[in-house]
Amino acid sequence: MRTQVCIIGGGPSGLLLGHLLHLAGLDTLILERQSRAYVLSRIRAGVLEQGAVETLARAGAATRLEAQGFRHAGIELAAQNRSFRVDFRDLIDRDVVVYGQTEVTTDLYDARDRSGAPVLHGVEDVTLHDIDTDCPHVAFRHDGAHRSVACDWIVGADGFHGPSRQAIPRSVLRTYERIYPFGWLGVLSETPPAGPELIYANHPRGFALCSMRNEGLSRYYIQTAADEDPEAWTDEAFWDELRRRIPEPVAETMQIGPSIEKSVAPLRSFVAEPMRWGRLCLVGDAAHIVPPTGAKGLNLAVGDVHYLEEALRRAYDGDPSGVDGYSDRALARVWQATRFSWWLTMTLHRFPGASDFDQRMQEADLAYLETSRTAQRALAENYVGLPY
Ligand code: RFL
Ligand code: PHB
Repeated sequence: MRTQVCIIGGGPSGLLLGHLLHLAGLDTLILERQSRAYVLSRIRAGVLEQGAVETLARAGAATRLEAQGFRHAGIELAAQNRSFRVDFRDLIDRDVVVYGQTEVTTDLYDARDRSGAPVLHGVEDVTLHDIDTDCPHVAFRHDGAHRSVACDWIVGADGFHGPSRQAIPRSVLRTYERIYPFGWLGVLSETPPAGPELIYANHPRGFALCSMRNEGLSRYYIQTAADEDPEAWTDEAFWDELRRRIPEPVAETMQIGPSIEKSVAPLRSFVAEPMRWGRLCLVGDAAHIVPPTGAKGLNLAVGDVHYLEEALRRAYDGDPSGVDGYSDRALARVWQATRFSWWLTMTLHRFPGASDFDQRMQEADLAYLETSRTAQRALAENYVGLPY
């Protein structure tokens, strides 16, 4: 087998890059370990930056997003029994779109189907070879048979646990990591959202977030231990805990119902450098993880794809400088989002063992945010997404 660009991973990064390259006239093959149904059943991100929406539109995969996504012009922050709104539109004249990752991935699979370009599902034992030569190849098992695909470029879009990043020699790869001492317990429920916009709450019992997918589907999170068993939480216990942590008027009026999904995600910051080595380029979670507090994970992945698609297109036009500069260009934006996600996580969560001084610093940070338009502008600028 031969293709121009072999993409490992059929999550949002791999699918979006594959489709943009297909539109640019390049031959791509996507290798995905899971079934399509499994990929589409994962409940993850919910907020898209304007830049991500534009990139999806460029791929012709934003028709449903534009019709069904919800534009949000701000968020609500709650702390110390008070809450205030950060009004993105007023502060910087931009907003975000609430549209679930599940829907984004569905739209990208539909676009890929229409293009006729291949995705192989259920591939096993993917290994990367000769990355530091001009003739790399990827070996794998599919339908019980050993296969190999020769290509010009390999793209590692295989998430945090995939094999691509591990293929970069240890002497070259540098990683940076912070593990936070808690996780998020998330619940999806077929109930109307608690409020018109997202509510982020810092409470003595821990962080809470009220989010949504559409008029009839809500997504909620509470800070728990990182190794919390989601099954140990009855729906009743979850709703009780959530309502204790969010502003009273919202807690009293929100509708609750049975959960249709419940899971715990650990919180971590992670960056791998470089994002390109030889003929291998990493995109999305394969190269970096942010805690979900800033809603940046999926958006960063789309940013990487934006840079890499342009770089590969130029490489095929005879200009290698884009690929040479890909890692530095992508990492500059990644570090900014890493800083923002870390800062918002530090500001909104309760840390086990925090001193009274730490607590006062957090309160001062939030008070400054409540009263300073300059501080709010900085939050708004980062939340809606820094420019590409
Ligand atoms: P993905 O979505 O992990 O997709 C990687 C794909 O690669 C496949 N794969 C392999 N394929 C072939 N061979 C192998 N050996 C393979 N190993 C793995 C996987 O099956 C998968 O299909 O990475 P991608 O495309 O870079 O997209 C990134 C986003 O998914 C991610 O940043 C966000 O979902 C992060 N994230 C969240 N981001 C937000 O902005 N808001 C959120 O609320 C939010 N919640 C989450 C999240 C990530 C989570 N993870 C990774 C556990 C909640 C969770 C639970
Ligand atoms: C979500 O809706 O899943 C969501 C929204 C905002 C975040 C994290 C998760 O910061």
